[in-house]
Amino acid sequence: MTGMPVVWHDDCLLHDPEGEVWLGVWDAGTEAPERATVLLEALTAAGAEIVPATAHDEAAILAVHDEALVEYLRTVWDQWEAAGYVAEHGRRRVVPYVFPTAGLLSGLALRSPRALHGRVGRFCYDTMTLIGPGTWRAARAAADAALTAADLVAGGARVAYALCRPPGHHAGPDTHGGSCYLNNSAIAAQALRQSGAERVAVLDLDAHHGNGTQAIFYERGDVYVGNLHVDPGAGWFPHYVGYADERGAGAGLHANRNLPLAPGTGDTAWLEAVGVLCEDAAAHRAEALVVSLGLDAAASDPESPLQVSADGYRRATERITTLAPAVVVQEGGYDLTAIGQLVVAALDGFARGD
Ligand code: SP5
Ligand code: ZN
Repeated sequence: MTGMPVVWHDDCLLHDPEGEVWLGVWDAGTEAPERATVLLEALTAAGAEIVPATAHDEAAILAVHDEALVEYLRTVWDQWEAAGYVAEHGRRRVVPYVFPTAGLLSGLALRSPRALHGRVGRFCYDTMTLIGPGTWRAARAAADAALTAADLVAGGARVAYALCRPPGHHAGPDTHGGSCYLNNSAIAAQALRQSGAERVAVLDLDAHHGNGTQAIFYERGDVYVGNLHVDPGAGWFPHYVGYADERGAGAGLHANRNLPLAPGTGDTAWLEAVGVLCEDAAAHRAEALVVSLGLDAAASDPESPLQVSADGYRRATERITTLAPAVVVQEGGYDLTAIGQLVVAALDGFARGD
């Protein structure tokens, strides 16, 4: 993979959630800045070409996200600090505690509560996606990395990898969660559409279902979204979404595919599922791809029970690259002792198939 473009922005390190609240208890968390430095070091050692992310207009983000979410993410930390949640109440990070679920609203219109600590549950759907002083700049830098990689592919590169952190595929049109804030993969897919690809396919290899990407494109026929992930019904995040019968709607009917896998699934069945998504992308006549590259399907990962090997990742990407040019977007992957070799194996597959 010598010479593979790896797009990176130092601001991606500014987001430090300092943990997550899981089942009411503050845990150390796994989506830490060290993930990015480990990936960057491994890729540099493997001979990648590090390309600085360039600033892109916010219009590219507003093409997939509601203005209200973007405005919230940009401003919430300053409001939180100014309102005294840190100094007076000891709340070091933004964490919601009341969520406007359908049951709570009982059919009433969604309001925008005056109290900030009430309003934060409108945008964040879990307690694991904390916001701190550097979160917005990091999320914005990750989106710029994805957009820069999309520029490279639109300009003729066969593959470009965006080292995005924080990850993005759980962020929907007007929600964030699952350690995600802005949907870097969806932003890249939309940018590819706007730079001339008539049909795009997003192939999501992260161990968790990319519910945000699915939601963004669910009613669109021009962007196919395929996901393989540990079965949410078997007990894994995002629990409520990611089932096989979610096939898209309206113009997007049949342009969405979910392949939930049993806990313990290893290379053979995982690669068969990759093959199904590749057949879909070919049938969709995708002119460009976005690969949501989560490395958390690996056997040693602390956040998923899948058992995929580095060679499995290499074989998956070797197959995928035969389809069309690809923007590869970093998603999850939490075993700091494994993700370096995993990302190199995955990008090596792209280089080999090329
Ligand atoms: C981008 C991505 O991979 N997001 C994953 C979000 C799922 N996080 C779920 C965390 C659940 C709590 N972790 C418990 C770990 C026990 N080993
Ligand atoms: Zn994941």
